[in-house]
Amino acid sequence: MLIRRKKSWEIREVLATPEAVFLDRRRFLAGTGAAAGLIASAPLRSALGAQDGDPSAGLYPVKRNPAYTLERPVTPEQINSTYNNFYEFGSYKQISKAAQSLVIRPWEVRIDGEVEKELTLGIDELLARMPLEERLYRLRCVEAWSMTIPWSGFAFKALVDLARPLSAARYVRMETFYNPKMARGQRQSWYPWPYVEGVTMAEATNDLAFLVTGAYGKPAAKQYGAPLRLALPWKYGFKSIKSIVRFTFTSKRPVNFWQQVAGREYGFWANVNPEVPHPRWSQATERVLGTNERIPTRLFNGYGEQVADMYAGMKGEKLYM
Ligand SMILES: Nc1nc2c(c(=O)[nH]1)N[C@H]1C(S)=C(S)[C@@H](COP(=O)(O)O)O[C@H]1N2
Ligand SMILES: [Mo]
Repeated sequence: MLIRRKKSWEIREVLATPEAVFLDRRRFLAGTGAAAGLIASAPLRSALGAQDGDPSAGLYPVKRNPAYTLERPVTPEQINSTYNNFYEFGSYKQISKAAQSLVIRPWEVRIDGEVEKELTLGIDELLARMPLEERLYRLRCVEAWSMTIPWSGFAFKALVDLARPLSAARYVRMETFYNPKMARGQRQSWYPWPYVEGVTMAEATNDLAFLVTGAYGKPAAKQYGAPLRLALPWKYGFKSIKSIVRFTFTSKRPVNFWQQVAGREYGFWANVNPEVPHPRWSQATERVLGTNERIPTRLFNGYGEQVADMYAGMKGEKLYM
């Protein structure tokens, strides 16, 4: 699947890092003399961005990692940015407007639990320390729709290395912000806020596990889970927790948000498998957003080569819900 072959559809990938962004920036730099080396100064960075003053705007676009490309066109940004699951802002797809009330600076990320030294750092400090790159990933929601997204971010493994976990750490538990004043969905008190997710250490350090900070060659839009969100393309979308504020390394398997809401329908592993239906619908096919296509779903969402080994011999685990 990740074998590189040039095909006619590849031209559409330019949506990922729009050439216009590069060109505009170069023109801007030429016009201000910034090309002479001022590029790293903070005020200039935000001036470059046109991303509502997001201080990280100057970091994008980042270089695409050619190991992560796909034989499917990128979902248009217009479609992706207006069809989202982000229950903190409402339990329906059209939350993009409401999500603009998410305040993403200051944003602190806490790393704690079974680590050599617990630590809290600001998102911009984290961004400065992590090796940013762009990857094209599929996203397959448990609701049987899918997209292809040009994410920017860094390998989860880089954060694990920063955290220096102890041998007692077997899982990473992640938590979204909790602020019902800011996020109106969190006033729906029957949900077990904050949103929680978890992965094993093997999953967190798998090459495919990616922490997202940007999309479409820019800082991530708020509705995607800015400023820090997970992408686990071989699992159903609900594992890809948004707007993370905390990583806890732990010996105990976390119980995630959807397990707490409906444990009969959603589990810890949530690996994509067309042959294991959801209790209320089939997972055999998926609707490709932005097209009229319905295509067959693939085991591990097509990423089996990179991830299947992690689950070999796990008898008795519900790996596909
Ligand atoms: N905090 C939080 N993270 C979340 C969700 C959510 O409601 N809250 N929804 C999940 C689900 S079900 C999916 S399919 C993806 C959707 O990501 P997208 O809106 O960027 O496509 O985010 C996941 N992460
Ligand atoms: Mo989802």
